[in-house]
Amino acid sequence: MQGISENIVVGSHVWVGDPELVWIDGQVLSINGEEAEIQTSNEKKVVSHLSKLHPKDVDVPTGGVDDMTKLAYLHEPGVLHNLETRYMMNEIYTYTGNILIAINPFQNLSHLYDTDMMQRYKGTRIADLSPHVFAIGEAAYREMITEEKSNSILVSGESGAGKTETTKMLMQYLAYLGGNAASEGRTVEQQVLESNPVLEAFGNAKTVRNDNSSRFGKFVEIQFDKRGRISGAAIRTYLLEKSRVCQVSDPERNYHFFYLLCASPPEEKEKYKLGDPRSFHYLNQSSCYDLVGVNAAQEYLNTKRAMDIVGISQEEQDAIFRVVAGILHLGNIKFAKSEDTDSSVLEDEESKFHLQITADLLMCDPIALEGALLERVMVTPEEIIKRSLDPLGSAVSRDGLAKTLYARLFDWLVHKINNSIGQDVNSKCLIGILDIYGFESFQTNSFEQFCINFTNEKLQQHFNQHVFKMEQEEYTKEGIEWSYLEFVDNQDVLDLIEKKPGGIIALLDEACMFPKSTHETFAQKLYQTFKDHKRFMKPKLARSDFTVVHYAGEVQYQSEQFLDKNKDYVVPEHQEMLSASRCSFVSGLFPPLSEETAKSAKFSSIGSRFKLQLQQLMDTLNLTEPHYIRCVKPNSLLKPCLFENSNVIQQLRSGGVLEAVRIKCAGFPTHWTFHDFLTRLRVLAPEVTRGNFDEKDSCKKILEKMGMTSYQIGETKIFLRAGQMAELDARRALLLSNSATVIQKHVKTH
Ligand code: AD9
Ligand code: MG
Repeated sequence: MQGISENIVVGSHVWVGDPELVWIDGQVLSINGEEAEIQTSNEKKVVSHLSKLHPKDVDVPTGGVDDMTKLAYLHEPGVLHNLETRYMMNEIYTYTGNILIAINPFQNLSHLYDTDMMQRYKGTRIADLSPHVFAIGEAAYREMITEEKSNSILVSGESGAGKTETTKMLMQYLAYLGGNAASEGRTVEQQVLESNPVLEAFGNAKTVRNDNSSRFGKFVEIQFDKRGRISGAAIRTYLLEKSRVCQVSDPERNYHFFYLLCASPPEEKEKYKLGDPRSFHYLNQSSCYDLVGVNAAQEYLNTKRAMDIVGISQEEQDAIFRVVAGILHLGNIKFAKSEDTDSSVLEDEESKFHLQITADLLMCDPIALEGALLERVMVTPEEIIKRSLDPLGSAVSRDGLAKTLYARLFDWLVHKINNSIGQDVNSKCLIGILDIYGFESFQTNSFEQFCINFTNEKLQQHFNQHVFKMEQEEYTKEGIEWSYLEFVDNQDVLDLIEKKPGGIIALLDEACMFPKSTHETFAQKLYQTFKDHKRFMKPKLARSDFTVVHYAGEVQYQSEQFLDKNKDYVVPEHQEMLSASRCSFVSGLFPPLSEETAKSAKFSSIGSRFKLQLQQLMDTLNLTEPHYIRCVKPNSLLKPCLFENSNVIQQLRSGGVLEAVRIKCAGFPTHWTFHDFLTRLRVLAPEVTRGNFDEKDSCKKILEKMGMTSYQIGETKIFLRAGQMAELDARRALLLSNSATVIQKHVKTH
């Protein structure tokens, strides 16, 4: 996306960089060598190097264009301005070729998603109606039916951008297309839809960025039968954030369901020994308890109803609620130093009380629970020793137990939903919908951000390859010859992270297996191994931080907790105590380990397992025809009608939208139908459209007359190189202003 400086003259309308707005439009007042002085539309005068300017298309329709590829000049300010223009008119959807950009309206636009709207999109081609998430659902469904090929829809964007909402609308639309309206009782599509509130209750929480933030990634595979009816579904989830169960800070909250259960009807509250959420340590570390606009008591009932629909029985629900309540009581157990040693004891009567309730709820032996919290068994070749933990060690053990319980409960839910919806093993066609965390770069970045950004690197590679392929297909269809220039591939970052042996994950696993490793030795190993790697940096002054140069920018990771967080480890005492629970649900969450696994205390790596899961996801996606939806968060205040340029541009960059634009620009970014081209540019050679004329031929004549080279003429469209349209426009503008002067002179002389 180079500035096309040679077409910029005094009087040209241009975009110039602005520290606050990123880009501002203006008009060139004067040019001095390579420098231009510009009068900006916010009444400032600025000087800029010509190469930093972009021409502004003054002929863009006032409402913007519904597809970026219709912009005469495809460049960053043009893209940004077009999105803003549309957003301000509540047009939240815009295409960039086949990619749908969805900007979060932060207001209820229910008319956009009602049955009438679904009806309108059903059976229409993508280009025939305004951009919409239903149009993407429609395209995926039609392609699946006609080509008998699986499709996928990949929804991405940063936290709060609208991925989950978009995913739900897609599922709603697919259920509308492929539903079994005539069938009685619970339908598959109903179960698929109701899986959302269940998973959201347990896997979503309020964060700084989003009141309903999904703390796990999700891939929903909807299976269809030969007649295009939904016949089954499978849900895969990725990396639930476990730490939230025992650690929350203002103004965030723990997982929604904890609060919902505390708002259940009195008899249930009594049964699970619950009360005010303020009385639980796992909830009262933050002072936020309620969500604006959400009635927890009502939401509790809704969740229960959704659980009924997805096939979770009353007994199972009771057990789930006991586990959730058990976790809250567990969190209230406090430890103190015993009087004579360093070992820990329960702090007070209240802690004893909560221990008893936890044991009751989990139906396990209170003495075994106390032992599991206060002591650790050490197995040496010679003997088995019981070692007392200190109060801090006990608290860590307690929190570890809470996290494991919750994570296993969540996995159970996913598994149960899958079982009860059922898989259609004969289905040849499916539509997969991916709702996964976008790129993250915070003040401090730990193992979670590392895994999330790794995911995004993978998806980015998939995305680039796809965009590239789509471009190529369009050229082939139009009979255009082109040899593609190279495009930036991120394989080198992926190698840095996942290569075996020698990548960061492999080195982390090695460090985890070696008892003497610390995060410092791990960091040293990274510095040594990757000192010449283009995508790796050791930050100055850092002792154990490392920086990865991701496709979306540099991220500095703090390695302190990488080793701990990579170890998937359940304390054997916890495992033993819970697998002996009298409640079959609880013991089922902790199936006894086989002799071998129990003995070989081999560590299991979260990073490696995640890498494998990701590879399986990519393998699935590679068998499908992908569609992309990029969700964008227009501002960080979560307010309607507020469009912050710098915020948006950052997301367009990291979401690969600008990369897609760049890929287009490397080929022939401007595709115009013969007709549109003539309408805009016939003034350049009015003679070619006199009398009877052939559109294609006339376009060619205009281009020849203007001395253009290296453009191509396809079957139905003209393909221009980057900058060529701007050049033609400049010639047109000159012609029009000359003729205006001629007319003026003409008028004057008369
Ligand atoms: V996170 O990574 O899970 O934290 P998401 O999933 O990208 O995030 P989500 O879909 O939860 O964001 O959207 C955030 C909020 O924006 C929603 O709770 C809605 O209040 C709002 N939203 C998003 N999309 C729409 C929409 N199309 N119409 C109206 C919307 N509101
Ligand atoms: Mg979400």
